[in-house]
Amino acid sequence: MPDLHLYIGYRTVSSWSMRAWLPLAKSGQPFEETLIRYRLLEQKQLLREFSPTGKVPLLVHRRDGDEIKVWDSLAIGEYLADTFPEARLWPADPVARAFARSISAEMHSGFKALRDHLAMALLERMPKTIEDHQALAEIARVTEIWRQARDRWGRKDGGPWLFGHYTVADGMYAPIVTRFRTYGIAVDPICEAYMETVCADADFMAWEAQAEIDPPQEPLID
Ligand SMILES: N[C@@H](CCC(=O)N[C@@H](CS)C(=O)NCC(=O)O)C(=O)O
Repeated sequence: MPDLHLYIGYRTVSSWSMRAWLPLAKSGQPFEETLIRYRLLEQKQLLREFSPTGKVPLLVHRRDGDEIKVWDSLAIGEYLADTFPEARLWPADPVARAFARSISAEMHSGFKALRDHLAMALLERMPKTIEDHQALAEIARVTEIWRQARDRWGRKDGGPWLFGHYTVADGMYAPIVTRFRTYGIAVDPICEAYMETVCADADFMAWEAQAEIDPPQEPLID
């Protein structure tokens, strides 16, 4: 039985679960996963019993007789990067790493208008014109981040990710890529190429394939 166990939410809408799952897949470590259908009262109650926040994602790592719990997507990325350094989940260069951490934290704590106006709907395609000024500013900010990372580090490293090789930052922005795809947001060629990299990635496609198979989420409960 693998020592790592990740609890996730509905793959079509749980952007935070995707942000933890992708770096875990990229760590190369075997892991188990459990889908928590948190809209079902009994599953929500169960989740509250073992997740400190009652939310997903939650990583449980059995290690040296201990059971380490890490909740919150960004903390999971940090934990994986610390625990499995060979996976290089942050850039080695301190300046690139500072940038990667900053943009990951920025995603984690911001972009509220983007979340509100472009809700994650992984498998849907519903192009729309965004008119909200804040949402438009946040879309522009995301594309600025991608261009800066690709121009300064990604292309130099030779790989197709923000910093060349895969990092936690790519996981943090993957749900945004899906939102841009769902709502048909036009981006410049650098960002378009980056979005193609994300969508053609084997781990991303595995997540998406499972999302196709999972039953749809239940209606909202109080
Ligand atoms: N800041 C948290 C957010 C976690 C979060 O909001 N998870 C949602 C799913 S995407 C959840 O568990 N919702 C269930 C609920 O609130 O009942 C993180 O980064 O992991």
